[in-house]
Amino acid sequence: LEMGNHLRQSLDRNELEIVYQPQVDCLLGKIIGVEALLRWKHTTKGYISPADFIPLAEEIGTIASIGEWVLRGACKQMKAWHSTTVEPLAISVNLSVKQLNDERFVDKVKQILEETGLEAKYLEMEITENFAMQDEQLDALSKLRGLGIAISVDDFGTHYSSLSYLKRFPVTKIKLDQSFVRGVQTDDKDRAMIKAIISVANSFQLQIIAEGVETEEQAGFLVANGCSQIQGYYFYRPMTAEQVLPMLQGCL
Ligand code: G
Ligand code: G
Ligand code: MN
Ligand code: NA
Repeated sequence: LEMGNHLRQSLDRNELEIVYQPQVDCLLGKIIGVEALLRWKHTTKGYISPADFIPLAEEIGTIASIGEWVLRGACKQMKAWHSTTVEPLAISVNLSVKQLNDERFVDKVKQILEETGLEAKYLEMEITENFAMQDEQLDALSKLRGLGIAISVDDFGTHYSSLSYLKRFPVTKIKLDQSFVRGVQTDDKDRAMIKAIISVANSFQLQIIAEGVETEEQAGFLVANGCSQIQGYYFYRPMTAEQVLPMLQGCL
C-alpha cells in the first residue's frame, strides 16, 4: 500500500528516469536503434526494476500516466538526437497491455508524435505476446501500425501462446529472448530454439533481434545463424541520455 502511494507520487517527485540501450547490427557494424528502459529511483529503497513496479502500476491504475511519460520522454529524446546524429535512428518503447486496452491510447500516441515532432517510422513499440496478442488488442495494434509505428514482440518464445497470431497481427519484429541466448555455449536445446525462431522470423519476413547478448561467442553464433541484430551488455549496457549521445554520434 505504501509502495503504491510512493509510486503514485513518483512522477511528481521526479523519481522516474529513462535509460537507453543501443542496438547493433553486426553485419552493418553500427548502431541501428535504441531501447528506452524505465527506472524508478526510490527515495529510500534505491533503484527499483520495472519488472517489480510495472505490475503494481497496472494494479493501482497509474500505468497510463507512467506509460505516457515514458513515451513522451523517449520520443522527445530521439527527436533531439536526430538533429545531432549522422543517420536518424528508431526508439523502441515497452508497452503494458493495459495501455493498449485503454481506448484513448492511440489518440494519445498521435498527440505525442505531433507534440514531439518525431516521425512515426522512428518509433517502435514492444509488447509481450502472452496477453497482448489477443483479439482485444488487434484493433489498437493495427491502428498503431497504420500510423507507421513498428511493432515488435518482446521475450519471443517464452510464453504459452500459439504462433498463429503472427498470421493476423501487424508484427514487424521478433525479439529473441535472453533466456535462449544464455544457453548458446552450454545447451543444445537453446541453440535449436534460436535456429527455429530465426527460421520463423525469416518465413514470416519479420526482422529479428537477439536480447541479452553478453559474450563474443553468443554474438558469433547468432550472426552465423542469420541474426545480425544484437542487443546486450556485450556491446552496450543501458545508459543515461548523456552517456549514450557520443555513441550515437559514432565516437565509440
Ligand atoms: O531494464 P530491465 O531489465 O530492468 O527491465 C525489466 C522489465 O521491465 C523488462 O521486461 C522490460 O521490458 C520492462 N520495462 C522496461 N521499461 C519499461 C517501460 O517503460 N514500460 C513497461 N511497460 N515495461 C518496461
Ligand atoms: O523484457 P525486455 O527485453 O524489455 O527487458 C530487457 C531487459 O534486459 C532490461 O531490463 C535490460 O536492462 C536487460 N538487459 C539488456 N541487456 C542485457 C544483457 O546483456 N544481459 C542481461 N542479463 N540483461 C540485459
Ligand atoms: Mn523490451
Ligand atoms: Na525481453
